[in-house]
Amino acid sequence: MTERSLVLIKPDGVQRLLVGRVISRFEERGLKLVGLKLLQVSRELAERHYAVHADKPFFPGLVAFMTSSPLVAMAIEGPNAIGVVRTMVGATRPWEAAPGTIRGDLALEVAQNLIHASDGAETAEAELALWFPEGTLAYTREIDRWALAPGG
Ligand code: D4T
Repeated sequence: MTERSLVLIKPDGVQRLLVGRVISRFEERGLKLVGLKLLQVSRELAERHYAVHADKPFFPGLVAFMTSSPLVAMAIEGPNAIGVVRTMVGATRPWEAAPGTIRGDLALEVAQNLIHASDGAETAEAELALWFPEGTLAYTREIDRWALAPGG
């Protein structure tokens, strides 16, 4: 089933010059970028995005981190994209993330774990609406035509 996921390359990824490498991983996997922007996040947006963690002790630091410098927001589409992207991202605590995952290869600290990805269909829909209120794009790539071909 074709799905869309919200992916954030957090401020540490921008500061560490890892934006291109992270985007490349998704492109190389065959996933399609349907939204992409660099933005300075407001406190309100960060708090809404992480509202589920509002009571956690790490919440104030998390909001401060997410608003500390620009981040990259992406909408990524593909077959089973939500689960595929989560698997590519790896465990929340980077020291538990498997080598070969983005966090397992490029991160070490939970407070700067480089990347966010939607964890389910409902959260993906809500997060895409939050981060891309202007909407995302629909377009066809040459490889999409192959996937649509008989037997594809
Ligand atoms: P995100 O939401 O950023 O993709 O991370 P995960 O989905 O993998 O993990 P999460 O929601 O449990 O954590 C949200 C965010 O909080 C930071 N965090 C988390 C932290 O600073 N200290 C902590 O102890 C935990 C558990 C990192 C990710």
